[in-house]
Amino acid sequence: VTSPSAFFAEQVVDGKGVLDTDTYLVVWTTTPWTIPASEGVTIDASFEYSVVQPQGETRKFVIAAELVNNVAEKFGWEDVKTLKTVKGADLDRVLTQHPFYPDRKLVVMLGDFVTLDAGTGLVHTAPGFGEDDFRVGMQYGLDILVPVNDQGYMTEEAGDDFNGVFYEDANQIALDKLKAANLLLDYMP
Ligand code: VAL
Repeated sequence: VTSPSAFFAEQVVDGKGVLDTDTYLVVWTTTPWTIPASEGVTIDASFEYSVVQPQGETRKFVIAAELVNNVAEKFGWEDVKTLKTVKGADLDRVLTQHPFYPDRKLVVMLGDFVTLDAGTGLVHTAPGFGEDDFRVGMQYGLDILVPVNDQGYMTEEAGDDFNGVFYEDANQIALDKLKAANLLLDYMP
């Protein structure tokens, strides 16, 4: 079984004195249709995270230090400069901008389920749709969003572009919206 894998950028809006707002977290998900339910990003307190800048990019990106080379190769990034490296614990409660909803900020949370086997060391977190996600969301006191009804159709809460769409078909909409916003960094079906 292969699951899709999407890498997208979330702009930092409050870097807690550690990150600037020209910096984007490189977030990984295998379920792009749950991005409308995204409430945060989970990282590991003990991992090192690097702020990097590839040649030709004005944005800076945060990726687990150990995965920078791997991810850069995947994205076709060249001449990647590492600007600084921080501990995951220092990024606790950093806030980012939700890629679709201007009014929604996402919180960086420390969890115990992030691995370095795949992805970026920063996991999209939708507490309404995953056990690990639910646990960490509860720890951080989030209200749990479930913008899908019992029949599997997205609800009004997901916004006009998703409302009434079957969840499987929402993957493509989510990817298209990320792409249009220049926030989609890589996608493998
Ligand atoms: N965290 C998972 C993912 O990114 C789900 C459960 C939302 O794919």
